[in-house]
Amino acid sequence: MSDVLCVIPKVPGRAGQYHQLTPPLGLAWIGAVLEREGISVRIVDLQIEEGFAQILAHEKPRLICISGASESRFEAFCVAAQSKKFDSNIVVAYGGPHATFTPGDTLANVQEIDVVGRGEGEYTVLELARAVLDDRLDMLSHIKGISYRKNGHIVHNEARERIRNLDELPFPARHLLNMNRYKTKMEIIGAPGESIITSRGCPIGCTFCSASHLWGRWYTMRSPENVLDEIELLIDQYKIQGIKFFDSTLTLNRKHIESLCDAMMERGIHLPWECEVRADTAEEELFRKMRKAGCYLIDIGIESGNASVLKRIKKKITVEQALSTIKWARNTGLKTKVFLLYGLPGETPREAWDTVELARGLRDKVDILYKPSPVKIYPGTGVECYAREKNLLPKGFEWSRKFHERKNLELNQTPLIPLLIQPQFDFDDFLQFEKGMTNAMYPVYRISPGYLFSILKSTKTKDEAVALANKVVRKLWWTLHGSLWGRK
Ligand code: B12
Repeated sequence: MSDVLCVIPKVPGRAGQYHQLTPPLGLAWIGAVLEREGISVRIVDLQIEEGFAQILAHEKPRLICISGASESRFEAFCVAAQSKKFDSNIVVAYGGPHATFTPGDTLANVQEIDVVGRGEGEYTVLELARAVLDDRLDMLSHIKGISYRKNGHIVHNEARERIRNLDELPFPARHLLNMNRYKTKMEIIGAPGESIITSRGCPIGCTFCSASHLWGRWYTMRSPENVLDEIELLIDQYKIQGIKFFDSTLTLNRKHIESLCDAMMERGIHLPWECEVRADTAEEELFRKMRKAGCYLIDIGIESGNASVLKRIKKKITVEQALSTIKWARNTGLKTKVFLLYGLPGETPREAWDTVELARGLRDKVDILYKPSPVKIYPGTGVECYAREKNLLPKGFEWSRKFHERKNLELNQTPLIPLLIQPQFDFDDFLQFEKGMTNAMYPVYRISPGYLFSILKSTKTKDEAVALANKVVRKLWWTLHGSLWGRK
């Protein structure tokens, strides 16, 4: 039996992508705080576990905490419905990056959800659990950061202050997760790794991303000692051979990243690691230090090759900064992965073509280069505000109401999230653009499977070859899966 059941719903269409599944650190952090306070908790990740009905019957929880991003929202609602059907007295809470921005919509449309948690969840869930376990639901009005129904009205309590000192949190309770079911592989080298987060918040506020609003613009950081203690524990307990830093940008604060590198070297930790870098925080000297401390791959969100588009989306970087970042990475032996987007607010196909030109130029400079993907509308983003202002969301659209846009599958995109389709860059333009850019970016790939074989042959280690082969198979699987899904 467990007092609290924390649940990650399935992510539709991603079931076969076990390689991408990483432990849900948010719920693991919440679980750790509950455990520390003597509250029994179980975490169920329905992406890798089955039999929710049996789990409910076995655990008989009093409180259910569901997490997840927008893609899994309908699955989250099903979990809520199943829980209430099992026992209508269970209190069902929903939090995370989707719930935070849709409390009114969710509570109005999903009767099985009693409470929506907004933002950072550790202390919100702790207070909620205490109220539920003490049968004091009258205390809900005192819990900051929640929205709930009261006498038929939706009440939004005031926001919770951010956690100032992240070191006061216990490490995420990975022991509550079935860790060997997650195949967290390091990119390119394929070694088994584990994700870690060293900071929260983002002061930038790019219009396509909700992280700045989810966490607030205030950037909080764990101390290097605290992070290194967690890394040592992961090496001891889980035999990890690599680290994926999942911070929005690991290099945002120069002192933070430098002291992390110093601490890794001082403690003699020689593990390969990867992280996300903003182009305006890059410097050759910093990269040299990161490389020395084990970093082998940096991810860079460049998003657009057009200067005015970059300004419009408030990315606060220039194409020149991005190019220098890639140059410095190459000079210092770091591999690079680049993300690009198209269909950004106000963007024309002509402007988007600058991104394709940029990508073409990067083909032999960047190690992992995805083709630009169309912009999706996520709640809490500037893109969502823009779409609402310009009436670009489907008529009567509400996040909690059925939404399944089959057309998205033609672009290999999930049907559950609306794409940003604008009059000057509409869906037909997208189809044409995709065709044009595939021709422009992958001419050899398209005509010659032998080319793929030659890349495979050029890999240096068995792990590299296996990782690349995996990628090709996944790509083929997804293409096939997308078209099968589309035919249903
Ligand atoms: C690392 C990361 C990933 C990783 C792994 C994510 C994972 N295992 O959880 C990878 C690369 C796999 C990934 C994939 C995707 N991601 Co991502 N990701 C992130 C990132 C950078 C950090 C997430 C994280 O681990 N945070 C740290 C933990 C501690 O936070 P948390 O899980 O949110 O939990 C805290 C609170 O939300 C809250 N909370 C959580 N659950 C609950 C429950 C209750 C009841 C309560 C009260 C509170 C609560 O308390 C927790 C602790 O404080 C965020 C941006 C950001 N900085 O947050 C984007 C972000 C979450 N991702 C995002 C997206 C869009 C995606 C993708 C859909 C991208 C894509 N197109 O493929 C996929 C699919 C994700 C999925 N499974 O559905 C969006 C989500 C937007 C949305 N509304 O859905 C974000 C916000 C970035 C953005 N673009 O705006 N992602």
